[in-house]
Order: sequence, then structure tokens, then C-alpha cells
Amino acid sequence: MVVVVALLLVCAAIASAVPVPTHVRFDGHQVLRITPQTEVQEKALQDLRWNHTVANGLDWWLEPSYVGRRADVRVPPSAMSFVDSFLSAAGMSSSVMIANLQALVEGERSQLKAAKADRKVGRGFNLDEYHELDEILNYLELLPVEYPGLVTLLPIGKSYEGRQILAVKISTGASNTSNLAKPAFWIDGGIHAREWISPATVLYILTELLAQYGSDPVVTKVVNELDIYILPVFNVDGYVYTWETNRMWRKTRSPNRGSTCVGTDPNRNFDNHWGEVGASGDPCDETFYGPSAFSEVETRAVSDYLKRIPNLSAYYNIHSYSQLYLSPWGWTPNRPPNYPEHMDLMTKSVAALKGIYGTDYEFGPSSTTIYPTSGGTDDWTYGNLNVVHSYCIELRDTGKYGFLLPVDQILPTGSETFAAIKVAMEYILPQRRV
Ligand code: 0X9
Ligand code: ZN
Repeated sequence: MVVVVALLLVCAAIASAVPVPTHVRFDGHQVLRITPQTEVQEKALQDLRWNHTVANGLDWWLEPSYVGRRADVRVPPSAMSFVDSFLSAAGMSSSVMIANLQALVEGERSQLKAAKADRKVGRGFNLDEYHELDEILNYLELLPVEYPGLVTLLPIGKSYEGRQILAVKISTGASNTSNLAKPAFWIDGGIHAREWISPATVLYILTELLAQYGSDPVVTKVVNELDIYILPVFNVDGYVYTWETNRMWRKTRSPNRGSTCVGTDPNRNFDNHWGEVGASGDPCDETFYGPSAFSEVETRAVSDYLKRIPNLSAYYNIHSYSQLYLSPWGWTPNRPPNYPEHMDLMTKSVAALKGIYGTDYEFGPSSTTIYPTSGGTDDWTYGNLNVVHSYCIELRDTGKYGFLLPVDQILPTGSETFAAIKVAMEYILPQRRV
């Protein structure tokens, strides 16, 4: 009896010492949509964005840009009256996209729980679910066993918190028709932690490329003729943090000197026009560009790896949401030298995407199609590595669920995006057939 009681006490002591992660709550947080109708309103919205965001705890799900273009912002209850009066002073109205974010977060969590219970009875890795980082890494590690001679694991580096940044390479081996390496095609997902549909879609693409190799003629051709590099989760620490603590986390998880705010936006941390337009110097802002270009161990690891890939011919950086297909530049509205080719590839790729379920995507250069940004991955691969076909895709949806895209949209998003990517893969082949 004494032993049992003592054991219980020891267990209780251990349990109390191990912190149970508590989830950040979003009770009463609303996501509002605001569309400026005049240039004066556009300026007022920029003022709200760049001068009142951190103080009011605003979180821009879709940054403000131009007259007639929507912007989405998460507003905590404490900031609601400030935002209301700010908008009415500028003669602007808003519509409610999400009335209570906490309800959506809880709905997602109970769905995840049910899916996890199902998996325990042996359903394995399912493409129609969102997965925790461990499950994704375990899945990747099995691929070279399942597809020997086709898949190799690429340990790109370690994150700030020491996690593996793991990519895979799909390749049938060296080209035997030329001395030049095959064209390399890179896709990464999960650079922004909360955009869960991004890793899910990248995993879909990876899986289908392997599953359809040898049966589908287009897949067989692109797999034979390209070296394909796939990194499903770029920002691993952030991704884990969205699962364990804060579903709305975006940035990395490295601390900032002189601030209690954590993290840098990895898509503002690349060394191309770093620290310029559409990025913040405030560590508490979601678009903090970091203390220096490539300050983040994750952006350093990925960029160092990209530099070493022979014949890198296409770079894809996958985000959500808004249904946009974006080409360089982000930092300037000026058209880059390859603008006609970019538009040609995007026209064909977006048409293939639409051909699956009729989903509409807008496309064009980042700066004018979404909003200006600097220090972005694709500007760096295009401008610094001369990767002509460097793109950023913003997946589903257009704002009904935003980052909380329901699981029943994972497979449709995967298959339409796969159609778009296959067209891009064929497009960059040396003997183009598209
Ligand atoms: O702001 C971003 O980093 C991207 N949007 S997101 O909502 N996923 O955060 C858009 C980036 C556009 N700029 C470039 N592609 N350079
Ligand atoms: Zn993003």
C-alpha cells in the first residue's frame, strides 16, 4: 500500500513537472475583409497595416495592397472598437469572413483527434489528412525503402530548435545523353507554419509522382528527364508550434535580441533586396525581416543547399491562401526580363489547374498581383541564382476558411495543383512538348 501511494506521488510529481502544452485561444477573434475603394482609403489601410498593427495585435491574413483589392485581417476582441472607428473615420466598411475563430480552430482539432484515433487502427499515412511533423518525417524516411533507386533523402540541415529539415530527391540517375546534369526542379512547402495545406499538397505531389511513375506517360517522362527536389516542411519549428501551441503561428521560432517577440518571417529573410518594401523591422510584426539577411538557420540551410544544386531550372515556393500563381518580382513592379516566358508558363499551368475542378487562379508578377514584398525566396532564386522559372503559389481558398482549410479540400487541392505542376515540369524540359 505504502509503495503504491509512493509510486502515485512520484508519478504525480513527474506529471506536474512535464508542462502540458496549452493552446493559444482565439475566442471572439474575427477575420474581417476590407476592400479600399479610393486611393485615400488605400493609404488609410496602409496606415492601419504599418502603424497600428503591433500595438493592436492585428494579424494580416492577406496584406492590404491596392484600390479594389481585398485585405483580410484577424482582429482580437480587444482591438475591435479601435478597428471599427479607424475604418469608419476613413469611410471604409468591412465584412466578417470568420465570426469566431476559436470555433473553427476547435472544429479542426476535434476532426484531427478523430483522424488520429482512426490511424491507430492502422490506416497508415493518408494524403487526405493533415499530419504532424513526426509523421511526415517518418513517411519521408520510408520512401527510399519503397522506391529504391528512385528516392534519396536529403538532410538539408537543422532548425533553430534542432529539428531535421528533410527533403527528398526523385531521380532515375545521371543523364546519359549529355554531360550536363538534368534540369533540377525544386518544390518547397511549409515556409509559413500555419499554411497547413501547403505541406499537405507538396506531399500529395511527391506521392503521386512516385505512384504514377511507370504508368502515367507525363509523370514517367518528367521523372525520367528531371531531378526533382521536394521539401515538404521548410519551417519545421513553426509547424510543430502550430500543432502544439499556436495554430496561427507564421514565422520561425528563433528569439529576437531586445524583444520578447519570437521569430522571423523566412519569406522576408532571403538576401535579395532584403529589408526593403513589404517587410517589417519590428520583431513583433508577422513580416519581420530578421536582424540580417539569412539570419535564420533554416533560410541559410535551404539557400546553401539550393546554391549547390546543379542546373537548377525551376523553383516553387508553396503557400496559402488566395489562389494566386506568382512570378518575380516581389520587390519592384517593374517587369523582369523573362516576363513573357513567365506569363506563358503560368497561363498554361493555371489552365491545367482549372481543368480539374474549375478552380480559378489569378496570376502575374508578385508585386502587382498580390502586394510588394522583399527578401522573398523566389526573388532570390530568380535574381541571385538565375533560376528563370521561380514561382510562388498561394493555394486554396479565397478566404472562407483561410488557413483553416477543411480536410475535405486536401485531395482536390492536391490533384489540381499536381496538374499545374506537371505542366510546369513538362514546360521546362529541354525538348518542350507543351
Ligand atoms: O506574404 C507572403 O510571404 C506571401 N503570402 S502569405 O499569405 N502566404 O504569407 C506572398 C509572397 C509574395 N511575394 C513573393 N512571392 N516574392
Ligand atoms: Zn505564406
